[in-house]
Amino acid sequence: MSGIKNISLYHYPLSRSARAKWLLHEMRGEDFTTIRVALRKGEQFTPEFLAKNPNHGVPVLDVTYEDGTQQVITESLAILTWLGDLDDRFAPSSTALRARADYLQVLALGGSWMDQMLWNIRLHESILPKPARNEAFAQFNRDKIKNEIAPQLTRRLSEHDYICGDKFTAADCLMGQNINWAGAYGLCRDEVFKTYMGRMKQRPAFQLAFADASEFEG
Ligand SMILES: N[C@@H](CCC(=O)N[C@@H](CS)C(=O)NCC(=O)O)C(=O)O
Repeated sequence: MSGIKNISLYHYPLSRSARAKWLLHEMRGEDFTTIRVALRKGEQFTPEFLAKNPNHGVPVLDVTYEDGTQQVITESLAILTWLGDLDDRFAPSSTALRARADYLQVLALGGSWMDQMLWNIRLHESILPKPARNEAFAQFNRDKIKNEIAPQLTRRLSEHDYICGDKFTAADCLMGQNINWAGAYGLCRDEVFKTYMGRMKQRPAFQLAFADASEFEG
């Protein structure tokens, strides 16, 4: 990773920042800094944190380049795409047109479309105050994952060991975390998902990224 001096990740256990932490461990082992943001205590609303991410969420990637300049990257989808492009072990090159198109499609499906379905379930089943929750909307999102997303993922994982084929990519960090998240809602629990997640859980980088899972406070 030439040109980069240091990477810091703002993180909270089992959250979307675990996607980025997993990929960072795959790429750099322990060679990055993890900064825990106590979301339950509201640390994401401090002026220092809001200056980095006005959307008050993790992950935030704080990159120091070798020339001493810094850059902050927010949005897990952008972070995973950017990190993947730093290391050709984790992303198909832009000249591999078909593989690259498939990979970008899976990243967007996971980081945008499916992510929002999971988020809507979380919002309407546990985050919003009870009077603001909409049970039918939560169920609508559950049905979309069950009937539309899961079959697409099942087809991919039945044909190959990884979400984009025979090689692990950054898209596995994103979809793997989504499948884990969906599992907490009783979704994506068929055998094909268990086999895939079993394979992911054997990866030392996965184990490092999720070692703090028991510290998740809701
Ligand atoms: N679209 C953003 C969502 C980030 C996000 O909502 N993160 C949650 C944890 S999964 C968070 O930090 N929430 C605290 C808050 O919104 O105050 C991304 O994918 O990075």
